[in-house]
Amino acid sequence: MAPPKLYHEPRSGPSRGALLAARAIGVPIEVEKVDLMKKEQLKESFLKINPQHCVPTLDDDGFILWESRAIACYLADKFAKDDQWYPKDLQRRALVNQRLYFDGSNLYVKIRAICHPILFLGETEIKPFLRDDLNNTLKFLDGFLSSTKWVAGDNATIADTSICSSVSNLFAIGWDLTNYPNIQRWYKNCASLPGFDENQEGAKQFGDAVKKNLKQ
Ligand SMILES: N[C@@H](CCC(=O)N[C@@H](CS)C(=O)NCC(=O)O)C(=O)O
Repeated sequence: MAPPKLYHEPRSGPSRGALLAARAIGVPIEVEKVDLMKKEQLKESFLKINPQHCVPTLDDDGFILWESRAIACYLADKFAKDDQWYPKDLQRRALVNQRLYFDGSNLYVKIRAICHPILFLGETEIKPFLRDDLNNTLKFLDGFLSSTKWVAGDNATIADTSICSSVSNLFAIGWDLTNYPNIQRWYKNCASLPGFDENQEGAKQFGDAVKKNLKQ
């Protein structure tokens, strides 16, 4: 059977999060780039696959799925050789889910609230209330990491791959993370994740694009 295909934009944090999960799990995956700057997601051929026109989008032998964290869960359940990345144990899995939802509904949303207007709406500064809001969320993440090596326990899971892609955006835009020693320590450990360097390349492109539009 053909490997699943991931429609992917390297500058997108969620898209990199799904790819990082695939690399960690070890799924052979075909990557097809969708250039959001060229609005390729609005092509009729892509709209037929995903009318919501967002990346990442997965096509597994005709089964179409979007939402990066749902893709990571699906890939882990279907292809992982063991349950390290997405535990079967009810409570360990629930904790991974909690961290995934924390990223999808809180951390990533706050990063997007800052970066999207800078990238696409002519904003040149970061509003203090958005900065405070994100820093507040980072405090929670730093707290999660105060007693465990990884974000949902003592081994890496798809919560780490998802949050790693979000946090890599912050490093790439030069966010001040000095008040979050646990995040910094964890992020160093993330360098051991398969696909980390590939993620960094996309994050750098994202960060350069944001920094170019920020008032110095
Ligand atoms: N919650 C979604 C977010 C997906 C998303 O917003 N993708 C953006 C790039 S970061 C996108 O494809 N934007 C293009 C569009 O919506 O037309 C996920 O985690 O996959």
